[in-house]
Amino acid sequence: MVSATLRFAALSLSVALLGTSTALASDGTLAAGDYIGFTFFIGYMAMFAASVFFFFERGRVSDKWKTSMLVSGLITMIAAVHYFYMRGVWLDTGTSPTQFRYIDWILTVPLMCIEFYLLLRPAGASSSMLWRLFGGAVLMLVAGYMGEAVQPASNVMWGIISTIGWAIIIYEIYMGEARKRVDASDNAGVKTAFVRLRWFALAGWAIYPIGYMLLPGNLMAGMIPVSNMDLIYNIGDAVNKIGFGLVVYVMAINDTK
Ligand SMILES: *C/C=C(C)/C=C/C=C(C)/C=C/C1=C(C)CCCC1(C)C
Repeated sequence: MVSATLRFAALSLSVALLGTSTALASDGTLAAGDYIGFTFFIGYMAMFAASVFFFFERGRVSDKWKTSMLVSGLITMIAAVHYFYMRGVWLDTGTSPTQFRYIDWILTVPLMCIEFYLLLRPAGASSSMLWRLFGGAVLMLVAGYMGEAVQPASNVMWGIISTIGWAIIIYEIYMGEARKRVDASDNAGVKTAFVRLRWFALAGWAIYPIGYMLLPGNLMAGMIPVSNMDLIYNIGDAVNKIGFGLVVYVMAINDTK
């Protein structure tokens, strides 16, 4: 029943997205050598395919991990829809779709926090742990948006505030309650998955502040032309969102056997 509903949702999503893609032909063409444009298209299709994969595979894992699989699919699905729009902005204007980018992050990063929580819930994770992760994510992203879009002249200050939010998340998973829960867990698969997800949040996510520091007036300004920031963000998103979901998938499948 539930899996039939999900199949329907995946199907309607594909139909909706295919329907809107007629807008693509209006005047948007992808120039040869526009590698940023390439990554917007590849990112869109990869996120889309990953969502279908996670929704269908959800039926194969034990009940305990079904919500985790659903969340993996939601993360890539939300990203697929935003990539559809971002790809359009890039084609039509050649500018950075910063607003869509942050709208995407403010939805997907909290879902990634939920993924940590769901993984550790059988080990006794508290809801206050989830709220601390949410708090860190909101601080990180609101401050990042302020620096990137609202007050670019103060982007160093906003970047520092944003980094505090990221540090709250890193502290929680490396030293806080999340760490204690996973240490106490007797499920080897959960431990491995947690360590992998944690690595994404530390190393995989580091790509974003690096991109941010390339902004005019920021610490690494001018080292790479700033339009390439989208290239960095696009590759980072694909690795972090699809990779994150795959870690959960591998854990769930192994735990089901
Ligand atoms: C799927 C999207 C993800 C995982 C986005 C993650 C975004 C970040 C970790 C952004 C972090 C930032 C800082 C730590 C400081 C500078 C501003 C940001 C927002 C780029």
